Order: sequence, then C-alpha cells, then structure tokens
Amino acid sequence: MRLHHHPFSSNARRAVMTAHHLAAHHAGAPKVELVLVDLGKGQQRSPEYLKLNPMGRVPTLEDGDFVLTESQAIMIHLAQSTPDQTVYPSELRARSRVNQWLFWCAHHFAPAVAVLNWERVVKSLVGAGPEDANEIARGERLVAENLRVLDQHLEGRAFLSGDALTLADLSVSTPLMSIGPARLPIENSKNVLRWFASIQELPAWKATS
Ligand SMILES: N[C@@H](CCC(=O)N[C@@H](CS)C(=O)NCC(=O)O)C(=O)O
Repeated sequence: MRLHHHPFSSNARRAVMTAHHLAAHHAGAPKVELVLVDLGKGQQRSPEYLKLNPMGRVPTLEDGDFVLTESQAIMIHLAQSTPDQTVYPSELRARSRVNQWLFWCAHHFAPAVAVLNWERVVKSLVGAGPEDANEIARGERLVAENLRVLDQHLEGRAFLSGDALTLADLSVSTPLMSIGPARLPIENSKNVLRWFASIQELPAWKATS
C-alpha cells in the first residue's frame, strides 16, 4: 500500500501512526510505503494528486487500484487489512464505541483545533495575513468545549475506549501535536494531559515525531 502524507499534518499522522503500530505488533500487517506530499510546494493541488484525492488533502491511501481518502476511514482500512489486530475490536459495542470517538474526532475535535492551528501557525507560514481575533475567540471556545468533554471521559480511564489502546486513541491524540504551536487552552485538562503523555510514549508516536 502507498500512504500519501505530510509530517506536519495531524490528519495524516493518525493514519501513519496506525500503519506503524500495526506493523510493530502484527507480522501480517500491510506493508505501507510512505509518499511525501509537499504541502508547502502545493503538491496537494497537482493534477496527478487531485485524481487520487479531489479534496487536495492528505492523507490518501492507495491499496492496489483502490484509493481511499479521509484519515479515519484509512485507519479502519489498515486495521481491517491486518489479521488478529486489536485496535479496531470486532465485538459490536466495542467497535461502535471506537467509531463514536473516530466520528467525534472528525466532526468536532479536529476541526476545532484546526481553527487555532490555522490562525496561529499556518497563516504566517503561508502568508495568509494576520491573526483574526474573532476566529481565535471562536477556536478557543470550541477547543475548550471539546477538551471539557474529553477530560471528563478520561477521568479514571487509561484509554478512550475500553481497557486497551484502540484507533480512538490514535485518532484523537494527533490534533494535540499543536498544543505548543497553536497554544491550545489545555492546562486545566489534567486527564487529557495524563492520557496524552502515555500516547507520546508509544513507539508509533515517536516514529512519527
Ligand atoms: N478530513 C480530512 C482532513 C484532511 C486535511 O485537512 N488535511 C490537511 C492537512 S492536516 C491538508 O491536506 N491540507 C492541505 C490544504 O488544505 O491545502 C482527513 O481526516 O483526512
């Protein structure tokens, strides 16, 4: 398989982390070749890349002639391509709970963090003008709301779903790579910080840092 990514992309990182984690734990995991899409040079908008991913975003997975976009869908595809994997449980309720957090991440958490990441990190890198105070306020409010939910859920829990690492943890953790650069309002989210510290110890996190 070929996985198109960029190392600064939290959306790509959750797919790359999943590939690393599966390869480290399961001999039958798919062999995944990483392909760099240089976002700084605009390669995501090249005609060849847009044929793979019409949104012009990373990540994109090529599994033979099957092309898949959207990071959480790619994580599931990688897990389901791996015999005996445990990060995407097969029992119905356990799997549904993982799905809940994957959708929460895609619909709520990642877009909220993206507001502050755009305003405080990317805008200056791409010369898109000064920070917008209204957008910063909106992003701070959204991130704080999401972190409150996440922090409450992680009270007394080591992992987001069940008692072992799942795709939920690999997905929800990656937007937090912007804690420093995007100045996420996270200092009061003690459970999130504890959980995130444990995720940062994973070989899959370190391999993608
Ligand atoms: N929902 C998509 C979001 C992908 C996304 O927004 N990727 C960003 C990087 S984090 C990107 O490729 N941006 C390039 C651009 O907007 O030009 C996913 O989860 O895969």
